[in-house]
Amino acid sequence: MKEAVIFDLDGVIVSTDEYHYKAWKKLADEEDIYFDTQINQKLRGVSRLESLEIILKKTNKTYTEEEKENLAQRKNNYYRELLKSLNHEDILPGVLNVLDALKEKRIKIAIGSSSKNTGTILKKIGLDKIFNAVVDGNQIKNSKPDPEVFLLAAKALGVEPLKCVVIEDADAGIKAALAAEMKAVAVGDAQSNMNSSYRLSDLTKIDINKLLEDG
Ligand code: G16
Ligand code: MG
Repeated sequence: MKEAVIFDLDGVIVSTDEYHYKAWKKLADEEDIYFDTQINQKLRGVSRLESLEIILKKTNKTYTEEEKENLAQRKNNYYRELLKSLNHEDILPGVLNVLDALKEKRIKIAIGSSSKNTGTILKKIGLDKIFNAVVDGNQIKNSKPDPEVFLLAAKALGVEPLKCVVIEDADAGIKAALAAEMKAVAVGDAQSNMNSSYRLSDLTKIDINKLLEDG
Protein backbone atom coordinates (compact mmCIF):
# COMPACT_ATOMS: atom_id res chain seq x y z
CA MET A 1 0.00 0.00 0.00
CA LYS A 2 1.12 3.53 -0.70
CA GLU A 3 2.25 5.69 2.23
CA ALA A 4 1.75 9.23 0.96
CA VAL A 5 -0.48 11.22 -1.39
CA ILE A 6 0.83 14.33 -3.12
CA PHE A 7 -1.84 16.72 -4.40
CA ASP A 8 -1.47 19.18 -7.22
CA LEU A 9 -3.07 22.51 -6.25
CA ASP A 10 -4.62 24.34 -9.24
CA GLY A 11 -7.39 22.19 -10.67
CA VAL A 12 -7.24 19.50 -7.96
CA ILE A 13 -7.73 21.28 -4.62
CA VAL A 14 -9.21 24.50 -6.01
CA SER A 15 -10.30 25.87 -9.40
CA THR A 16 -7.66 28.60 -9.61
CA ASP A 17 -6.93 27.28 -13.12
CA GLU A 18 -9.92 29.41 -14.24
CA TYR A 19 -8.35 32.50 -12.69
CA HIS A 20 -5.07 31.79 -14.47
CA TYR A 21 -7.01 31.68 -17.73
CA LYS A 22 -8.81 34.98 -17.06
CA ALA A 23 -5.57 36.75 -16.09
CA TRP A 24 -3.64 35.49 -19.16
CA LYS A 25 -6.60 36.37 -21.41
CA LYS A 26 -6.66 39.96 -20.11
CA LEU A 27 -2.93 40.31 -20.73
CA ALA A 28 -3.13 38.72 -24.20
CA ASP A 29 -6.05 40.97 -25.19
CA GLU A 30 -4.16 44.06 -24.06
CA GLU A 31 -1.11 42.98 -26.06
CA ASP A 32 -3.28 42.04 -29.04
CA ILE A 33 -2.19 38.41 -28.96
CA TYR A 34 -4.60 35.59 -29.84
CA PHE A 35 -5.35 33.36 -26.84
CA ASP A 36 -8.09 30.80 -26.22
CA THR A 37 -9.05 27.94 -23.90
CA GLN A 38 -7.26 25.41 -26.11
CA ILE A 39 -3.93 27.22 -25.80
CA ASN A 40 -4.67 27.58 -22.09
CA GLN A 41 -4.67 23.77 -21.75
CA LYS A 42 -0.95 23.82 -22.56
CA LEU A 43 -0.28 26.14 -19.59
CA ARG A 44 -1.59 23.76 -16.94
CA GLY A 45 1.10 22.87 -14.42
CA VAL A 46 3.71 24.87 -16.35
CA SER A 47 5.61 27.78 -14.70
CA ARG A 48 4.62 31.43 -15.19
CA LEU A 49 7.48 32.33 -17.53
CA GLU A 50 7.15 29.12 -19.55
CA SER A 51 3.43 29.84 -19.87
CA LEU A 52 4.23 33.30 -21.23
CA GLU A 53 6.57 31.79 -23.83
CA ILE A 54 3.75 29.51 -25.04
CA ILE A 55 1.42 32.54 -25.36
CA LEU A 56 4.04 34.58 -27.21
CA LYS A 57 4.24 31.90 -29.92
CA LYS A 58 1.07 33.50 -31.35
CA THR A 59 2.72 36.87 -32.03
CA ASN A 60 5.49 38.14 -34.29
CA LYS A 61 6.31 40.90 -31.82
CA THR A 62 9.60 40.44 -30.00
CA TYR A 63 10.02 41.23 -26.33
CA THR A 64 13.25 41.68 -24.37
CA GLU A 65 13.81 39.53 -21.28
CA GLU A 66 12.97 42.56 -19.12
CA GLU A 67 9.72 43.15 -21.01
CA LYS A 68 8.83 39.48 -20.57
CA GLU A 69 9.41 39.76 -16.82
CA ASN A 70 7.08 42.78 -16.80
CA LEU A 71 4.39 40.94 -18.75
CA ALA A 72 4.57 38.00 -16.34
CA GLN A 73 4.39 40.38 -13.39
CA ARG A 74 1.36 42.11 -14.90
CA LYS A 75 -0.42 38.78 -15.36
CA ASN A 76 0.40 37.84 -11.77
CA ASN A 77 -1.10 41.14 -10.55
CA TYR A 78 -4.35 40.38 -12.43
CA TYR A 79 -4.28 36.84 -11.05
CA ARG A 80 -3.71 37.96 -7.46
CA GLU A 81 -6.57 40.44 -7.80
CA LEU A 82 -8.85 37.49 -8.68
CA LEU A 83 -7.46 35.47 -5.75
CA LYS A 84 -8.76 38.10 -3.31
CA SER A 85 -12.27 36.64 -3.41
CA LEU A 86 -11.06 33.04 -2.91
CA ASN A 87 -12.32 31.30 0.25
CA HIS A 88 -13.06 27.92 1.91
CA GLU A 89 -16.15 27.42 -0.29
CA ASP A 90 -13.92 27.29 -3.37
CA ILE A 91 -12.35 23.99 -2.31
CA LEU A 92 -13.35 21.50 -5.02
CA PRO A 93 -15.98 18.82 -4.29
CA GLY A 94 -14.70 15.73 -2.50
CA VAL A 95 -11.35 17.23 -1.45
CA LEU A 96 -12.10 17.64 2.27
CA ASN A 97 -13.48 14.10 2.55
CA VAL A 98 -10.37 12.64 0.89
CA LEU A 99 -8.06 14.62 3.17
CA ASP A 100 -10.00 13.44 6.25
CA ALA A 101 -9.98 9.81 5.11
CA LEU A 102 -6.21 9.90 4.50
CA LYS A 103 -5.52 11.55 7.87
CA GLU A 104 -7.60 8.86 9.55
CA LYS A 105 -5.50 6.16 7.87
CA ARG A 106 -2.31 8.03 8.89
CA ILE A 107 -1.30 8.46 5.26
CA LYS A 108 0.99 11.47 4.77
CA ILE A 109 -0.31 14.27 2.56
CA ALA A 110 1.55 16.95 0.63
CA ILE A 111 1.08 19.66 -1.97
CA GLY A 112 3.24 19.60 -5.11
CA SER A 113 2.49 22.71 -7.14
CA SER A 114 4.32 24.80 -9.75
CA SER A 115 2.64 27.92 -8.39
CA LYS A 116 4.55 30.62 -6.53
CA ASN A 117 1.19 31.71 -5.08
CA THR A 118 0.63 28.39 -3.28
CA GLY A 119 1.08 29.83 0.23
CA THR A 120 -1.45 32.62 -0.40
CA ILE A 121 -3.99 30.21 -1.91
CA LEU A 122 -3.74 27.65 0.92
CA LYS A 123 -4.23 30.41 3.51
CA LYS A 124 -7.23 31.85 1.68
CA ILE A 125 -9.00 28.48 1.53
CA GLY A 126 -8.02 27.61 5.12
CA LEU A 127 -5.83 24.59 4.28
CA ASP A 128 -2.46 26.07 5.23
CA LYS A 129 -2.00 23.87 8.32
CA ILE A 130 -3.25 20.46 7.22
CA PHE A 131 -0.50 19.19 4.87
CA ASN A 132 2.61 17.42 6.17
CA ALA A 133 4.66 19.15 3.45
CA VAL A 134 4.13 21.88 0.87
CA VAL A 135 6.47 22.15 -2.11
CA ASP A 136 5.77 24.88 -4.66
CA GLY A 137 7.14 27.04 -7.45
CA ASN A 138 9.38 28.95 -5.05
CA GLN A 139 11.45 25.86 -4.22
CA ILE A 140 12.00 24.32 -7.65
CA LYS A 141 14.28 25.04 -10.60
CA ASN A 142 12.31 23.02 -13.17
CA SER A 143 8.53 22.95 -13.34
CA LYS A 144 6.32 20.04 -14.44
CA PRO A 145 6.75 17.83 -16.53
CA ASP A 146 10.07 17.70 -14.65
CA PRO A 147 9.66 15.46 -11.56
CA GLU A 148 11.52 17.88 -9.24
CA VAL A 149 8.46 19.17 -7.35
CA PHE A 150 7.19 15.68 -6.52
CA LEU A 151 10.64 14.31 -5.62
CA LEU A 152 11.14 17.21 -3.21
CA ALA A 153 7.72 16.58 -1.68
CA ALA A 154 8.55 12.88 -1.14
CA LYS A 155 11.84 13.86 0.46
CA ALA A 156 10.12 16.38 2.75
CA LEU A 157 7.67 13.66 3.80
CA GLY A 158 10.43 11.10 4.30
CA VAL A 159 8.64 8.62 1.99
CA GLU A 160 10.32 6.91 -0.97
CA PRO A 161 8.91 7.90 -4.40
CA LEU A 162 7.66 4.35 -5.12
CA LYS A 163 5.39 4.65 -2.07
CA CYS A 164 3.83 7.96 -3.23
CA VAL A 165 0.67 8.65 -5.23
CA VAL A 166 0.20 11.90 -7.13
CA ILE A 167 -3.24 13.38 -7.93
CA GLU A 168 -3.10 15.65 -10.98
CA ASP A 169 -5.37 17.49 -13.44
CA ALA A 170 -2.70 18.27 -16.05
CA ASP A 171 -0.87 16.11 -18.57
CA ALA A 172 2.40 17.85 -17.59
CA GLY A 173 1.75 16.78 -13.99
CA ILE A 174 1.00 13.15 -14.92
CA LYS A 175 4.30 13.07 -16.85
CA ALA A 176 6.11 14.57 -13.86
CA ALA A 177 4.63 11.96 -11.48
CA LEU A 178 5.62 9.07 -13.76
CA ALA A 179 9.12 10.52 -14.22
CA ALA A 180 9.37 10.53 -10.40
CA GLU A 181 8.37 6.81 -10.47
CA MET A 182 5.17 7.57 -8.57
CA LYS A 183 1.65 6.30 -9.18
CA ALA A 184 -0.32 8.90 -11.17
CA VAL A 185 -4.03 9.49 -10.57
CA ALA A 186 -5.82 11.77 -13.06
CA VAL A 187 -8.80 14.00 -12.29
CA GLY A 188 -10.75 16.56 -14.32
CA ASP A 189 -9.07 17.61 -17.54
CA ALA A 190 -6.40 14.90 -17.27
CA GLN A 191 -8.90 12.03 -17.02
CA SER A 192 -8.40 11.05 -20.66
CA ASN A 193 -4.68 10.58 -20.02
CA MET A 194 -4.21 6.82 -20.42
CA ASN A 195 -0.76 6.91 -18.80
CA SER A 196 -2.41 7.41 -15.40
CA SER A 197 -3.37 4.32 -13.40
CA TYR A 198 -6.68 5.60 -12.01
CA ARG A 199 -8.92 8.19 -13.70
CA LEU A 200 -11.82 10.16 -12.21
CA SER A 201 -13.97 13.15 -13.16
CA ASP A 202 -13.62 14.58 -9.63
CA LEU A 203 -12.67 13.54 -6.11
CA THR A 204 -16.25 12.85 -4.93
CA LYS A 205 -16.04 9.51 -6.72
CA ILE A 206 -12.73 8.37 -5.31
CA ASP A 207 -12.24 4.93 -3.78
CA ILE A 208 -9.54 5.38 -1.11
CA ASN A 209 -8.43 1.73 -1.26
CA LYS A 210 -7.98 1.95 -5.03
CA LEU A 211 -6.12 5.24 -4.60
CA LEU A 212 -3.67 3.66 -2.17
CA GLU A 213 -3.18 0.23 -3.75
CA ASP A 214 0.26 -0.44 -5.20
CA GLY A 215 0.74 -0.37 -8.95
C1 G16 B 1 -0.01 26.05 -11.50
C2 G16 B 1 -0.86 26.18 -12.77
C3 G16 B 1 -0.14 26.78 -13.94
C4 G16 B 1 0.63 28.02 -13.52
C5 G16 B 1 1.64 27.62 -12.47
C6 G16 B 1 2.45 28.81 -11.97
O1 G16 B 1 0.51 24.82 -11.30
O2 G16 B 1 -1.41 24.95 -13.17
O3 G16 B 1 -1.08 27.09 -14.95
O4 G16 B 1 1.27 28.63 -14.63
O5 G16 B 1 0.99 27.04 -11.35
O6 G16 B 1 1.63 29.63 -11.18
P1 G16 B 1 2.05 31.04 -10.56
O7 G16 B 1 2.03 32.04 -11.66
O8 G16 B 1 0.99 31.27 -9.50
O9 G16 B 1 3.44 30.87 -9.98
P2 G16 B 1 -0.08 23.54 -10.45
O10 G16 B 1 1.16 22.73 -10.43
O11 G16 B 1 -0.56 23.91 -9.04
O12 G16 B 1 -1.21 23.00 -11.29
MG1 MG C 1 -3.04 21.59 -11.85
